[in-house]
Order: sequence, then structure tokens, then C-alpha cells
Amino acid sequence: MTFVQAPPQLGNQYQDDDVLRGFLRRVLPMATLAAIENDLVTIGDYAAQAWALARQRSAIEPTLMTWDAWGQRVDRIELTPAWHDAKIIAARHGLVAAGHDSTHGEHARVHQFAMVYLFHNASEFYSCPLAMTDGAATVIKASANTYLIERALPHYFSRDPAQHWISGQWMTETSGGSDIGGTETSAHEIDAQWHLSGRKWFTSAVHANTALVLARPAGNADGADSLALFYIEPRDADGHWRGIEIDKLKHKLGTRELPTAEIHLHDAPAILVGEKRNGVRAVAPMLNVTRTWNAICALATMRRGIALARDYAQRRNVFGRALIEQPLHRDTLAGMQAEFEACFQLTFFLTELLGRVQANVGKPDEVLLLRLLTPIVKLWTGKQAVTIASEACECFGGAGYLEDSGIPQLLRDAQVFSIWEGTSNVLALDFLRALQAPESLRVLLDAQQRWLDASISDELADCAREARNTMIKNTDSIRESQQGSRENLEAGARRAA
Ligand code: MFK
Ligand code: FAD
Repeated sequence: MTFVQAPPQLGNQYQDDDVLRGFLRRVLPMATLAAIENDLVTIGDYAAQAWALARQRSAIEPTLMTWDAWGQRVDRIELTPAWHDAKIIAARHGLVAAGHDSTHGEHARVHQFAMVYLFHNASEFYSCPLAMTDGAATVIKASANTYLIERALPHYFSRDPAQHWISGQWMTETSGGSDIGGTETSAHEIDAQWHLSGRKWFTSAVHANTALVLARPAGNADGADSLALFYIEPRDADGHWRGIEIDKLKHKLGTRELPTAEIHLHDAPAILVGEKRNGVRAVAPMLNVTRTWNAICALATMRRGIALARDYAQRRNVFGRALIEQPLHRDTLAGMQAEFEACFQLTFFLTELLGRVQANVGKPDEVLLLRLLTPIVKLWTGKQAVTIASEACECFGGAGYLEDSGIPQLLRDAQVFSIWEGTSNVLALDFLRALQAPESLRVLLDAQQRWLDASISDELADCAREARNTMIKNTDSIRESQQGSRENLEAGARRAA
């Protein structure tokens, strides 16, 4: 009989993940781990089942129906089955709420992001609107806008799928996504009611219940400083769009189950979140939260590629033995695992910091370290996700290039992590922006010294010492460039980051 290769399989993605479990045992009190472990096992199981289910069906994407049979403009978006399942799991397990819940104190973010890490791949990027919802909640909390706090937060944090709201983030226009200074969407106030008009060029999860939108109040000057941040509810209680038309759903390399639209706003009713200007400063907390989600989901992509490749290596025979027995393949997998674990420890360290700062137990140095590391971690994990996803495809040989094996999707999806929420260059420049704070270089070097002191073996200490020496060399050149021209400083930003 002709040989037929068994495909890779996934077990419970929490129980099978020694790195995650080891980390949680190290950083969480035993009682906290015991309290959250059921969530993790359930989502770990959902992850395994979603992989198996996706292999049994053809690829499916959301669709836009612009007009109904009677000539009415409806702009109806049909979502995919994976998104319907993900919505329920996300609400029930509080994937947004857990990050803001005080039950586990400073560990709230570790709890939340451990769930997000397990959830992301199965959800087919339902993680994207959840990230934006978390970001919107963070912005609204910080705004002290009591109307929005009372109206939106209970929905963002609801664990009832019927009550849970998600948010979009409408910033990018045709004039630019990195540089939003050319934003043309305008805001007019008539009888104490704001209305927005213009065109937004990328709006992910466009059907979300709410969105935070950058727009320029009439009469404000040109440039980014004069933009203001608005909150909108794009549809009314009957689901009709309020002054919004969906022009089209974008045809994308990856993230295909995520409906990303081009839209026009025609006097869409809106609420001013804070002041009538400085909208970029107001939205910055959202960017930092979504960048952390991005890093976690990039990490999840790496872990998924490695989990599949390791399973397959037990099933595939080459040159007379299992692939896993081939020393060079084992070395390849070990290299991927090492890169992944480095990203894992750095990213989850960031979630610890975020939890401490948010719970007001973070020291001033930790506040600075959080600000400095967020762009670096987003940048680094975005790049490593592509590298590891590409290597993972290769681990399957030709099958890794076939769409219906499910493997190429990892690589297609991975490419987004370094583009949205700030490209690598924008993040490197953001790192330089953060470095302008007094004491920032010292804080980075102190953190590095602590990692060196904590090294548990000579090999690790050697690595940490080498990294520290590189960093000292880099910081010296940053110091020199800070005194030199801005051009040189920017040109070296990626290397510095
Ligand atoms: C599955 C994973 C989930 C991920 C979800 C993804 C879904 C969403 C997809 C999207 O892509 S949404 C759109 C995301 N867009 C961006 O990320 C924009 C990228 N561009 C930047 O980040 C630019 O750096 C920026 C627009 C912020 C530059 O704007 P400006 O006005 O030229 O910046 P400026 O003047 O330096 O900063 C204005 C203020 O904001 C300053 O504060 P002050 O007014 O108090 O001086 C800055 O310090 C502050 N600021 C800027 N970035 C900050 C920040 N503060 C804290 N953290 C930051 N990151
Ligand atoms: P540009 O800003 O034109 O960048 C082009 C190149 O220029 C990049 O390589 C960049 O690194 C580089 N560059 C820019 N500035 C500098 C500089 N100063 N120095 C050096 N290099 C620089 N946006 C939203 O607002 N809401 C959404 O929901 C949303 N969803 C998205 C979904 C997907 C799938 C994708 C791909 C994008 C989405 N975006 C969304 C848009 C995304 O945030 C932007 O595409 C991104 O910020 C880059 O902006 P841009 O496309 O205008 O590219």
C-alpha cells in the first residue's frame, strides 16, 4: 500500500507548554495559579480543537454585502464560524476584563496575557479587536471622561457574550499610517454634538460596537498636534450604520478572517474623549497596550510553528529514522526553540511590568523600563515571528508550502506583526523618543545587570555579559549621537533598538 504521511497534531496547548507553565510557576503565587489554571486548560483545549476543526473545512473569509435585494444600502458583514466561537470564549474567560481586574492584583496582566497567548491562533485574529478594546478601555480610564467610563467600560469588561463590546481604532488614512499629521477627517460641533466626516483607509474589525477615531476639529491648525480623539458607536441599536459607508473589505496577505475595511464617514455622530487637540498623546496608551498584545500574539505564532514542527518530526521518517532523530534537524528545532524562549521571557517580563505599573506597585524605574521596552519587544517579536514561521514552513518540506496543510497561514499571518501598530522603524524611533527621558539609559543598564546577576549557569552569564557589553557599546554610541545630529541618531535607531 502507498505510504500516506500522518499530519501534525496538537494536544492541549496549555498542558503541552513547559515554557509557559514554568514561567507561571515562577512568577505567580500558588493560590493565583490554582485560581486561573482552569481557564488555561480550557483555552488550551479550545486551541487544539480549533486547529483540528480548521483542517476539516475549506478556508473561509468574511464577506461584505453592500446592497440588499431591494436596493437598500446595508453594508452587512458576514463573519466566519471561527469568529463566532472566539467571541463567546473571549467574553466568558474575560480576555479583556482580566487585564483590568484587581482580583489578582499586580498579576492581572500575566493572567490575561497567558490566556491571550493560548487563544490567539485559534481565534483567527479575533485577538485584534480584543487588543483594540483593551487599548480603548485604557484610554477611556485615563481620560476621566465619566460619561464614557460609565457607558463603555461595563461592556468592554463584560463576561456575558451578549453584553460584551469590542472596539476599533481608526487612525490610518491614505496620507499615512506612521505619520498621521496629514489626517483629513474633520470634526464639526453642532448644538453640542460632534460629527465626523472623512475617509479611513484601514479599519480592522470594522463591525465593532465602538471605535476611537482621530479627527481634526474645524478651525484647528494643520499637523498632528491639532488632532483630537473621538469615541463613536458606528451602528444604532437596530444595527444600521450611523453616517458610515463601508467601501470595501481589503484583500490581504494574511489575517484573512479579520474584516479590515476602507470606509467613509459622513457626519457620523461622535463624542470628544478629552481635549480638542493632542489626540496623539491621548491615544498613546492604546498604542502601548495593543503593541503588547501584538508581541504576545507574535509569540503565540512562534510557539504554534514550533509545536507543529516538533510533532511532525516524530511522525516523519527520513533516511531510515524519525526526523527528530536526525541531529541536524534536532539542532534546527533547538535553535528555533531558543529564539522563541528568549522572546517569551522578554515579552512576559513586559506583562509583569505592565501589571505592576497598572496596580500602582511599580517603582519609578519600572515605569521607565516599561515605556522603553514596549517598542523594543513589539519590534523584536514581530521580526522573529516571521523568521520562525518561515523556518517552521521549511520543517514540513513541500507540505509546508501547501495552503491546505494550514502551515503557510502561519507565515502569511506573521508578516502583519511588524507592520501594523507601528512598523519596525516607527518603533525604533519611538524607542529613541522614550530614551529622551532622564535616567532612561541607566534604567536599561541596571535591568541588564540584574539579568546578569540572576544567570543560573556560566553559559547564561557569558551570554548576558556579552549582551551587556554590546548594550554599553550601543548606549555609548547613542550618547554620542544624542550630542550629534538628529539625522545620525535616526539612521542608527534600528541598531540601537
Ligand atoms: C493580534 C495583535 C493585536 C494588535 C492589534 C492591531 C490592530 C490595529 C491595527 C493598527 O495598525 S491601528 C493603527 C496603529 N497606528 C500606529 O501605531 C501609528 C504609528 N505611528 C506612530 O506611532 C507615530 O510615532 C506617532 C503617530 C505616535 C507620531 O505622532 P506625532 O504626533 O508625530 O508624535 P509626537 O509629536 O512625537 O508625539 C505626540 C505625543 O504623544 C508626545 O507627547 P507630548 O505631547 O506630551 O510631548 C509623545 O511623547 C506621545 N507619544 C507618542 N508615542 C507614544 C507617546 N507616549 C507614550 N507612548 C508612546 N508610544
Ligand atoms: P507608511 O507609514 O507609509 O510606511 C512606509 C514605510 O516607511 C515603512 O517601511 C515605514 O517603516 C517607513 N517609515 C515611515 N516613517 C518613517 C520614518 N520617520 N523613518 C524611517 N522610516 C519610516 N490602521 C488603523 O488605524 N486601524 C486599523 O484597524 C488598522 N488595521 C490594519 C490591518 C492590517 C492588516 C494592516 C496591514 C494595517 C492596518 N492598519 C490599521 C494600518 C497600519 O497601522 C499602517 O499600515 C501602518 O501604521 C503603516 O502605515 P502606512 O501603511 O501608511 O505606511
